[in-house]
Amino acid sequence: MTSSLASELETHGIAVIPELLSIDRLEAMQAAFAGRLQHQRWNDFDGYEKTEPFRHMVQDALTLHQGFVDLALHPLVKEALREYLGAGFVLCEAKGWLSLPTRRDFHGWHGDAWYDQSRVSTIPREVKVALYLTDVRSGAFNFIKGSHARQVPRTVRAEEVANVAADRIVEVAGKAGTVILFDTSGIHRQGVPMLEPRRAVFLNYHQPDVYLQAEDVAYYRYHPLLLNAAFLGGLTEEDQGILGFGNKVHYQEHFQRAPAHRGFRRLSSRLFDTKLVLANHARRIAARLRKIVGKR
Ligand SMILES: O=C(O)CCC(=O)C(=O)O
Repeated sequence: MTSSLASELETHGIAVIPELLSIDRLEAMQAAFAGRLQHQRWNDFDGYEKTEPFRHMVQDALTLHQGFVDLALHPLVKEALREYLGAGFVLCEAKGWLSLPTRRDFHGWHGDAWYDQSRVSTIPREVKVALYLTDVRSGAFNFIKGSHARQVPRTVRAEEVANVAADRIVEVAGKAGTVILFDTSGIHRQGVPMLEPRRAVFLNYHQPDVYLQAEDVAYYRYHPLLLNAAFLGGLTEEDQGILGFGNKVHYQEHFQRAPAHRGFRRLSSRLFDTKLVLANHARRIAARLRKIVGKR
C-alpha cells in the first residue's frame, strides 16, 4: 500500500501532519530544547551556537530527549521515507533553531544544496522532517508546491518566484507539534516577517552514498550523529541503520574545524584566564585574612 505521506511528497514535495505527538511528549521536548537555549555554548556548558544574527542553533537534537529519537524513527515517518527515498536512507542531521523576530529576509527562497553537483548528475532526493516547538503565526515555513526535483538546488532570487501562482505557495502556519515533511530540492524559505520568536527542529534524511559538496565536507556538517545512549533502547536493525550505527562513510578521523573569530577567541580566552587567576588570588587572600582574624 502506498503511504499517503509519500504520495503527497511525490505530487507536491510537501506533506503536513498537524498533530503527531501527545501533549505530554511535546511539552517535554519543548522543555529539553529550551534548556539548550539558556546560554550560548561555551567552556564546560552546552547551549546554542551562534554564527548569524537572527538564529540560535541547537545542534545534535537527538541527544536532548527521547521524543526527538522517537520522532526520527516514527513508523509513519519511516514508512514515507522508505518509499520516497528508498531503503537504506539515513538520518544525516538533527538540529533545530530559535528564529528571532525580524523583518529581514535573511533566509530567502532556495533549494538545499548538499551534494557534489560536479560529480552527481541527477537530483538526489533528500527529505527534511520539521517539527514546530512553538505555535507559528508568522515567519512560517514556506514551500512552493510541485517545485521539487525540477532544478539543481540553489539560492533562488525573489524575481524568479514573483509570478508563481499564490495557490502553489504553502505557508505552513500551525500549532506547536505540527510536523512538515518536504523534499529539500523544492523551493522553500523561512517566511518574513518573523514577528515572534519561533522554535523548530529539522531532521534531515538522504541516502548515505551520495557524494557531498566540498564545503559541507570541510565543515564536517554530516558527521555521524551524536546520540545519547539512554535513548537507544529497543531499536530494530532498520532503526540502527537509519541512525547510522557503524556507518563510517562520512566519518573523518582527527577532524579539526578551521577556527573562526581567531583574534576574538584568543582575547576572550586570555581575559578568562586572567579572571580565573584573580579569583584564585582573591580566595587565597581571603583564607589568609580569616586565619589572621581567627588568631586574634
Ligand atoms: O526555518 C525555516 O522555516 C526554513 C528552513 C529551511 O530553509 C531549511 O531547512 O533549509
